[in-house]
Amino acid sequence: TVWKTNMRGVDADVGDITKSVVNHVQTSLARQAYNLDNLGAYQAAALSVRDNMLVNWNETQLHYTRKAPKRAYYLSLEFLMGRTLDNALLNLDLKSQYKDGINQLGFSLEDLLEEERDAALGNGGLGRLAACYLDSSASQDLPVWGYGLRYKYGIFQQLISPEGNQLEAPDPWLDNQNPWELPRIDVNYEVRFYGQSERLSEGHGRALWTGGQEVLAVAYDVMIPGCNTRNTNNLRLWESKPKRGFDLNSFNAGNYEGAVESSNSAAAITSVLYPNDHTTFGKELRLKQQYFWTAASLADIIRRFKNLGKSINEFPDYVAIQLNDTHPTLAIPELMRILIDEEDLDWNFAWQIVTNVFFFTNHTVLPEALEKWPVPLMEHILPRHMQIIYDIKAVSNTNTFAARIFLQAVEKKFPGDRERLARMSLIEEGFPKQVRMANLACIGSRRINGVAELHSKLVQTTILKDFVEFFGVSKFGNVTNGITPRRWLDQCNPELSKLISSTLKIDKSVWLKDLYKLKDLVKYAADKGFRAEWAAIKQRNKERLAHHIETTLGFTVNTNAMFDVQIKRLHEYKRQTLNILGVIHRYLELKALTPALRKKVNPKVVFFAGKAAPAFFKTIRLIVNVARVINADPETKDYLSLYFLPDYSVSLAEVLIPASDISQHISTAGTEASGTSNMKFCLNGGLLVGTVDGANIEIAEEVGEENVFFFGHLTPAVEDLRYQHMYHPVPVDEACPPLANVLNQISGGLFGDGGVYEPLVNTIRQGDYYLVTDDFDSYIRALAMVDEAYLDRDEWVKKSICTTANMGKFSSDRAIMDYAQEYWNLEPIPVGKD
Ligand code: 26Y
Repeated sequence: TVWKTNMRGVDADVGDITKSVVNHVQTSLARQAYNLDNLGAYQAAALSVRDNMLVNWNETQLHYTRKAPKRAYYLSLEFLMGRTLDNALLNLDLKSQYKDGINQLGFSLEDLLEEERDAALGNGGLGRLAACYLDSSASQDLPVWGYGLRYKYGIFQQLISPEGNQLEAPDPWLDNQNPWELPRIDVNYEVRFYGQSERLSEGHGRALWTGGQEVLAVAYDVMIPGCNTRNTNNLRLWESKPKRGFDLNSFNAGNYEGAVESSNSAAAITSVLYPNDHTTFGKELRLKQQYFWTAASLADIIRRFKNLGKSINEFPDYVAIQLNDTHPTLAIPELMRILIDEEDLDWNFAWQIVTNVFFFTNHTVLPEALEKWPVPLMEHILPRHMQIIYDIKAVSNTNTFAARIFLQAVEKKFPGDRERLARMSLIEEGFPKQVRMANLACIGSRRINGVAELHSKLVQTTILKDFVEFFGVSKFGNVTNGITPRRWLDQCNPELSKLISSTLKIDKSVWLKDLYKLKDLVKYAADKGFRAEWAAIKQRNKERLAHHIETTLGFTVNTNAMFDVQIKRLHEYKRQTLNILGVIHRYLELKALTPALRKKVNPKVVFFAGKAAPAFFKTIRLIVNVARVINADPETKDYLSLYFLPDYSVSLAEVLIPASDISQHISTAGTEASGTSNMKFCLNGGLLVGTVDGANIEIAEEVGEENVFFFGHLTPAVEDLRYQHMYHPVPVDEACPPLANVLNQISGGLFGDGGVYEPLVNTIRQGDYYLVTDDFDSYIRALAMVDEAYLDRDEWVKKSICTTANMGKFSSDRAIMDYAQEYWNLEPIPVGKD
């Protein structure tokens, strides 16, 4: 059943809903309604919701086609979507109707929501950001499509062995049919790999690329409903398939295995998401993923543009392409290839088009995350693109590049600055030579941005400094990240959402789309009754989390304690080690107290969750074993306990975040580009303990420094400290005795075989690149201030309210509008308003 639409999305009565769900049970699932399990009921409900979204989706796409506006495309190798059903029901404003309908069928909507598997096609921040931006684009009526890969396996499932090691299992998220995707078998493109590229003219003109392997890219569409609008955008994910079922020649020659092998190698391209963030490996399959995806996406974008009947000169007036980090940088030489080899454009003209279409966002300044591809690998897989990259290098160096750099160098009295040229080159010398993707993305894009004020400054003064001096600073900007308040407040914290609407006396559809409206909550911080309701909701969210842990892991969590949460990918720079060392320190202090004094201590529960790059390090093991010891210590367990929650996911975050009193964002200053979970916690009234890094800084600017617990050295000091460590090392025993004590306890075997942790402990004792020692004292002091502040619960709740109230800036609506206006030059195209 498809019903008539209105401005709020879709209108449906409960009777229609039950009919539609039962209909899907019988037809789409071919099952009987009377012996249906939760999974079946979920699938039928999802298909019924999908029908509603499809009406809007079709209308939106038709509207965009008719209006022919400029469109933006968000190219991201990761989209960490999480679950869809609840989000879709809320954005369509159909949740209460479906709740009733599902009830009438004898099921509970809450149970059905739990049946859905997360779409976990991303590692962490960068992938979740892409998902938030899609939600905001649709909600703001912006004609934006996402392009990504349909991985058969998303981010691995994390299991923790009894010893505390991370084990990785595949994530077969598509095993139960995915109701949210629409296969488009008819939308497909051929993508070539390997082969030969033959230049057809002198200089850097056309070439003919032939031979090699051809693989088919098939489109799967995922509908992205906006909030309180009919606009429903599209996320197009590509799946790789063999061009023919298998290689007929080998097959006929009796070489069955050979025939199947080539078809397997095509399917392998989109089989799995690479689980490393921040560390590159130069794997051939990853390069193939990147090209497969950019080639298919560009072919699709160009086909859509050509349907407008415009001349190719106008391409930048109709298309903006956002590169989510350097992962899609091959789109730059690929568009050059299409314009030169297929459209027969002159090289300079093609370059002018290219450099007006692309925009590039950098997400990290960590050197190990900067992508470089070996030239021999690139020549082998993408011979034509390697030629083009050399052409870009030659042209940019001889014509404009070198000339202007030379002039500037003269001005600066650095005549013949060869080092600068070497630094800026697209090719890094060495064995082998490597293509620097950030340099390519930078010179091939119209504008470049970082993801928080500090980070954007660091991009401009460190990794892309030479380019700022060359192009001028106006090519560089900042768009501070944001999060969607639909998922990260309304969906994950429905009680708080309701309290906000009833207090402000505005419908949530209004403040959810203009988050600055939360500001008016500040005046209720003085209202005792309001504070009590606010605190009671936090308490119930803590109980909800405790219940979740009890049912999934079997632990009983003390809900009278302060909840302290650190959830994010495990990485040395994020310093989960600093946190666990702090926990041990607290434990040792508790042990030293008399029972009478201990009773005065505010109980605290510390939660960790996060995945580590496979085979990476020992932090999880330490956390798990510290938990084993301290949770079992009868002297202290009422005052301090610790949990490592396995298999962190978007859905787990939705339960953890609303329950937190305090969360930790404690990266070494200058290393966390932005962070986005910091925003999620604060939006839900959790306070933040953190370093002066990334978006923490801007959060403090908005909510007031009195509401944030800052500690640690500042960015400018970090380099000096590292220098000192190198040339004037001070042993930990001298530099920080309390930390030395903690490390000695670990080595001494308090948490099991100390030898296991030697590598971990030694990173701190020697070198200490991430400055755990330098920041330890200040960290412990910050945590003591947290304890003290928590004692005055009234003040604490005021802080919590004022924090939420001042988070307006961090809506991803603001961020995406910034991109639309300052980068893409895009207008909203609301459906049904003209
Ligand atoms: C090249 C490959 C190894 C690679 C793959 C994934 C490199 C990096 C990544 C992911 C990076 C990432 O998630 N960065 C995070 O982006 C967030 C959104 O901008 C930021 O909030 C966060 O600080 C940053 O670490």
